[in-house]
Amino acid sequence: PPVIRREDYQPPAWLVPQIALDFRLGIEETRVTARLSVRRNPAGSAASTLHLNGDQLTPLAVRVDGEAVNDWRMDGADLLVELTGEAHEVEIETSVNPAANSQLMGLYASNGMLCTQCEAEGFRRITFFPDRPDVLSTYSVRMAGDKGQFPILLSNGNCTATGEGEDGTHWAEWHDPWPKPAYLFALVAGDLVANHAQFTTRSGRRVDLNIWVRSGDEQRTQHAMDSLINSMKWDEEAFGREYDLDLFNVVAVSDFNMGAMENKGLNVFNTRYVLAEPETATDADYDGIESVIGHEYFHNWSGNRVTCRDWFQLSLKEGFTVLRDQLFSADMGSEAVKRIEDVRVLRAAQFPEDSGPLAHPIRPDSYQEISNFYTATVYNKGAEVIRMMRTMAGPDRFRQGTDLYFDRHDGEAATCEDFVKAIEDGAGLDLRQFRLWYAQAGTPQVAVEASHEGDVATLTLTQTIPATPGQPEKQAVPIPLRIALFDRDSGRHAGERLIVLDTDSRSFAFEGFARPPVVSINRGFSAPVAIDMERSNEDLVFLAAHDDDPFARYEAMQSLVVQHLVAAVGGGLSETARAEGRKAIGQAFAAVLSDDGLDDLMRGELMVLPGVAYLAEQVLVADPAAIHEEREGLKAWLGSELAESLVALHDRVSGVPYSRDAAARGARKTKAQALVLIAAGDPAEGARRAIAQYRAADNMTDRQSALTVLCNLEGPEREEALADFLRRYQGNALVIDKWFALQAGSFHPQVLQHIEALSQHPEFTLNNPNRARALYMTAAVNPKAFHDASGAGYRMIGELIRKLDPINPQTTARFVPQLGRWRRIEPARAAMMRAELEKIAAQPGLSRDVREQVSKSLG
Ligand code: B3K
Ligand code: ZN
Repeated sequence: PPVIRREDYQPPAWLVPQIALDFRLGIEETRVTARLSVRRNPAGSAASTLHLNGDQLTPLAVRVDGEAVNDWRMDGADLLVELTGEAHEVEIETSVNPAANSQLMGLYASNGMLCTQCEAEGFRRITFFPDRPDVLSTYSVRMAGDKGQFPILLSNGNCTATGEGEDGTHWAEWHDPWPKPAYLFALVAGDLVANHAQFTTRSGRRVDLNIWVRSGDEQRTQHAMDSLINSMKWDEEAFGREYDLDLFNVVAVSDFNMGAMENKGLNVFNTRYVLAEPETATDADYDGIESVIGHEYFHNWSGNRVTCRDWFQLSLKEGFTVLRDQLFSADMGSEAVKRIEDVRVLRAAQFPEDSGPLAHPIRPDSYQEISNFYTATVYNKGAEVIRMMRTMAGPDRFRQGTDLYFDRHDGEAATCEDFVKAIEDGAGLDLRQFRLWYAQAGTPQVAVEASHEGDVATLTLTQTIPATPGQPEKQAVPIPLRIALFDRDSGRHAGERLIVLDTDSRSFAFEGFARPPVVSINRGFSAPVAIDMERSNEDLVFLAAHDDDPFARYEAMQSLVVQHLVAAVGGGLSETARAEGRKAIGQAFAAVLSDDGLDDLMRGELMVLPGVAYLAEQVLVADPAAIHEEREGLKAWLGSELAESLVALHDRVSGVPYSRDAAARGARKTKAQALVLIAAGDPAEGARRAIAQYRAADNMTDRQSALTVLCNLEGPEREEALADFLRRYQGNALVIDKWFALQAGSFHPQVLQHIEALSQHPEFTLNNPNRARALYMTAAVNPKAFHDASGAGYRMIGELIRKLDPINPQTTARFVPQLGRWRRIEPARAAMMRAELEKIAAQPGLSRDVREQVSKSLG
């Protein structure tokens, strides 16, 4: 497959200022007529050929300026039309079969409704078009279809006319006044009901808000609606961004490749990020809805009003919008907890990507299939990179930078360079060297050496950025580190400082310390780097209990556990050292359990142990099963060592009645963590408490956390609860997804057999991405299942990839990186992982998506 390179960018030869689309809707056949007003781009080449992208389309008719022409030809899947003048009207007819579209890109059918997904290159599956984000057009859409089947007809912008046709059909016309690239086009037709509300913008525009769902689901949309209204208000206050249409529609669809899509004025969402009520959605689900509703809404400015010049610039909109949604969620809830969760995601998903065969800079240099670049790197590391600029400038100056960015580039297709330049000019920063963060892949490692002489403490910081594919050598990047040094005697620090490490190595001196201070560094996770510093358990226990930066407290707790587990797995711990390590961890945990100054939400966060993926990152070659066992061993030890306080804690928080406020959510979070540890220490007591919690639950958070624990255990309670859960939520797809995921994610000795049986369950299907992921993605990230010593986990995921690829390449390709990590896994397992990749590579007819990921993983 051809490699697309960033350096090859050429402006389009032809522009399409306007497009009129006419749809005659049908589930099995939809006829599309597209009328493109094209004109030569003065900034483009003088080519007379109009290059229109297509994907599995046949042109049924081509007319230029009203005349049928034969002056067209196919170039692979694309349509080339020869044009002689400066401006023309080009009309093309195509026909598509939405019911047969299992890829869920372009126009497809889901549960009897029609909907679209065009980002990144789905519009070319609907009609021939220059399907690239730097071609912006105003869209007029007319659609007609059966009134009974499609009572609701939606597209971007405003509805300008509706009417009835013959034979039970009706039609609607929509016009979107804002020029947009084709990837933001959307159409929805189906039998939907809406939750309506209104929002008045700060300049007085009244906006109608609708969240469209299938009848019966409308009582589960209020949280999404509240989140939308909060987002609209927040973006006015935090970024000065106001909504720009009189209508904002959100549609929930049950078959969807990702979370949601920011189509102009018509966001299309995976049902999982819309529907919630206490009985069926966990607190985490509620948080997910708030952040994704916010994210898509914020794209209206960072993405739609200012879009991307080409797909290499994806992080321009995604990194920035992730940062915006993170700041929004932090403002709506607990800033400290939100930061911890965001860093946990980064470490679990992005760090492994950055250290593996698929590592790429946040602005990639090349791709074969752009869908493969909607990654944790482009999104989450992209957000971290922009967050560093904000940290260096301070929030107010950063805001001047973003204001300038929106002013300068409104209505344009911009580049990452445009963004950096605007922040540089608006915030008054020198970002010359900082631009390397866009160009280099790999997570910088910062080694910290502390020394002390007289009353001066010195920290010597050295950065190294590991080699990544295509980038053997790296240059030093500026690394902003928030730092505080605690005086051992007073237990206090004299103020936080921001230091920037912008060379390979540099020393920083701090005066006024009679004894070596306790170092708190990278507070708030001010830079997306790995800190490598030797520290005593004593110092970490001190920071875990006393640091006034909540993230640093969490970090100290994590480091304590990471240090211990990594040494234990490496066989480097004597029995005494192991006992001492556990004792220190136990001490820190006990402090967390009993600290009255902590709210329960934060307490629950501090009780979460580092995940296996992040632990495996700490060593060059990992034995994930050994890490998992050691981690489980530590849980069991903590559970029995702290049994009394854990039980007391579990009792206390179990008495807090359900509500959505922070205290009650904190109680549920702590309850879940306490139960996990109790069960690890004493499975019988765990089972007793878990089934009681399950039976008494009046909300999904408690019910799910109880069932999670039961799934790991053997015994009748497990079967009772699983059967009850399935019966109770029959017909609710999102909850049935949980039923699959809970079993696939369990540490039960027979987890692989369970997954195999579940794949044959009547409720299982590969055609629905949520269901496929609930079973198999959960299995692929479950160390107990995936890394089973027999290799059965690898074979299962390999087989899944081969089976799912012909149905849905985009969803399939997301499974490949799990196998792609073989170089970092111990040799026996690595060989089996590699063998699976080779078997996939040998399969004929592989999609471009999977082909790219597999060949890079074998590399
Ligand atoms: N922009 C979309 C992602 C589309 C992915 C297509 N493969 C959702 C989002 O990031 O908001
Ligand atoms: Zn996005």
